[in-house]
Amino acid sequence: MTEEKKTNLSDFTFENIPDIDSMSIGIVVSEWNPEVTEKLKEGAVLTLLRQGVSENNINVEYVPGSFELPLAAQWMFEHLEVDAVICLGCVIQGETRHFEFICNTVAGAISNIGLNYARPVIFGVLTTDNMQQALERAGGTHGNKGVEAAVAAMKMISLGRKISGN
Ligand code: DLZ
Repeated sequence: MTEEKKTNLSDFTFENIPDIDSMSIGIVVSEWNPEVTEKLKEGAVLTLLRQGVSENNINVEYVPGSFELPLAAQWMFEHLEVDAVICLGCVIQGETRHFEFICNTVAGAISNIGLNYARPVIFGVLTTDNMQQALERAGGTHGNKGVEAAVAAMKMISLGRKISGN
């Protein structure tokens, strides 16, 4: 049997991202499935620090579940002057349609907040069939989506600065 190729995008290296230490980034973490979301958070924070983002410029807050991520992201933009917000959560398919409602609502709301504030909001919410799939993407065989979320945030801040000339 051929082994499934497990692709992940966690092995980024960064060059030529200017003024990275001045980036201010909010991270909102869902408390549901904490064995997964804590790993996502660790991946995101370590990646930001490793790239040179100042510890003082990383603001981590928790919400009860993924459904609450968008509002917390909005508050961060309104009150903390962050350049980007990373939303981290883990929604696991259950027996009811709760999964679909949460995933669709949260994805749409997060996207809208980014557009309304013209700042990057990163969708770091795992939506999986089971816990194993989630753990594989939170530091397992499929990498760590928290790392990728941090990469996306830095890239988008950098792109926004480039395009706006700031
Ligand atoms: C209620 C609920 C359920 C069933 N499953 C999850 C989940 O898998 N992942 C997650 O982040 N949150 C879940 N929640 C909680 C909701 O996101 C939300 O916190 C509550 O419905 C209260 O608004």
